[in-house]
Amino acid sequence: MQAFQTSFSKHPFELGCATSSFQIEGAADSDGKVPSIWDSFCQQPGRIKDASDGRTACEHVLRYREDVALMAELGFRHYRFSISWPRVMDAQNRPNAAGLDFYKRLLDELAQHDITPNATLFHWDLPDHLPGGWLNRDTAYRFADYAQLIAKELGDRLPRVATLNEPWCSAYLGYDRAVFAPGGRNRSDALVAAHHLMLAHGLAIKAWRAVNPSTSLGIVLNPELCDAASASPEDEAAARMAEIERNDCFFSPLVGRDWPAPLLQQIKGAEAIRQPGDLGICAQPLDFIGLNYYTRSIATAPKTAEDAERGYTFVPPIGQAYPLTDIGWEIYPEGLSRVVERLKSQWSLPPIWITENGVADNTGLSEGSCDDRMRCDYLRSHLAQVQQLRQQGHDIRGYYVWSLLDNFEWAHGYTQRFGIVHVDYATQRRVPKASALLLQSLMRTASATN
Ligand code: IFM
Repeated sequence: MQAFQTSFSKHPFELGCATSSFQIEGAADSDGKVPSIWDSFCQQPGRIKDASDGRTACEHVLRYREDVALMAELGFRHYRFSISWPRVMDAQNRPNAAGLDFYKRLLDELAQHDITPNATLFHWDLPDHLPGGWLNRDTAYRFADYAQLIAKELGDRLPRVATLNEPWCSAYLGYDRAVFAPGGRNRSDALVAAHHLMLAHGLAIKAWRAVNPSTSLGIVLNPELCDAASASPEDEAAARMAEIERNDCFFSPLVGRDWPAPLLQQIKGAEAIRQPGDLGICAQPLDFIGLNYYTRSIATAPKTAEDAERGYTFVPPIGQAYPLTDIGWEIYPEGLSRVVERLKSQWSLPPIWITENGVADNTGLSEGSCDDRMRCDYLRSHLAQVQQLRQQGHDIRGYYVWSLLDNFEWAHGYTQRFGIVHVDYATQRRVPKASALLLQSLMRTASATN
């Protein structure tokens, strides 16, 4: 790939980098921050692969100036980050001035370096003190209070804000698969959580717009491209069922449409949980949608009793036609185009930002530098797909690499490195990898040709 061309549409294209609060901030209980469900989950034996936690992470709260300077040096003009709800509100759900100050200082620093912030309100670090977490309808209303606080305190400095990041992960990994906090194992609970998350999204958009109607507001989803393992009707039906759970479950409420019947059958007490008027709240007009894409999945008819409830089983890629990343995900760049095309054929979408794309490539430092070739190839091939989609007229306005820094990769702890900047967790030294330099040169050429 030569230069990344930005001239296919009338809108300037954003090439940015992304992080999230729990994964990089550390400072787990400084300045009045209260515990999140991830702080508690990490304390439970066996939950995190390397028994680590987010207490220190990348020490971003201490080192944000250095991190912003590094972004600027690499040529980034756009930065997606998330705000930690438990840092900015206390256990009585009151504003925490010291926590809010951190984000004010971060925004000052970004402004000084001419980097535009792109904020997400919820990237999984739910305050631990909220009774029942996302199983409790009240959490959706507390989220709206939090959104309104951020709109009042920071809203005039945040041009673009997403409510939730990847609610499928919060709902299903958190309440059905026990892989994420809070570690639940109940199919119906996952749907209850999914409904409350989407209700929270709608209430937050309303609350934000009441304070600051000019902010561009949206949500970040991680739609799954689910291919059937074979052409058999059973595998085809399984692939569709997987997409219903992972995609329709979240896109339907955004357009005020009821869930497909198979989802409604899986939730117990649906009438009490999904109250009249809820769908109208979920379906607030959106200014943008963020899509996170990493890989595709391959589905067969369910192979276990547990999967029978879900209606599908995911299987490893057949024949290893495509290479796997260090975390074991297939590298399938065409999937990015296919998932965008598939979603657009199903739903009417607002302008799209690719809010995350990246790869676990655990290449270490050698003589002071990191030659992360897999990541370089991955980024080139996925950016080429974005370029092609834009050339075809798809309204894709930005691409954010995941992630700026190596960081806490949830249940994998620090065993998987997604950063374009290497972090030595013992010394906190940051070293840009070859992939960071690749993006730097693409951004330089793009700005020179525009
Ligand atoms: O690290 C995560 C991020 O928090 C959400 N999207 C996927 C990334 C890689 O797993």
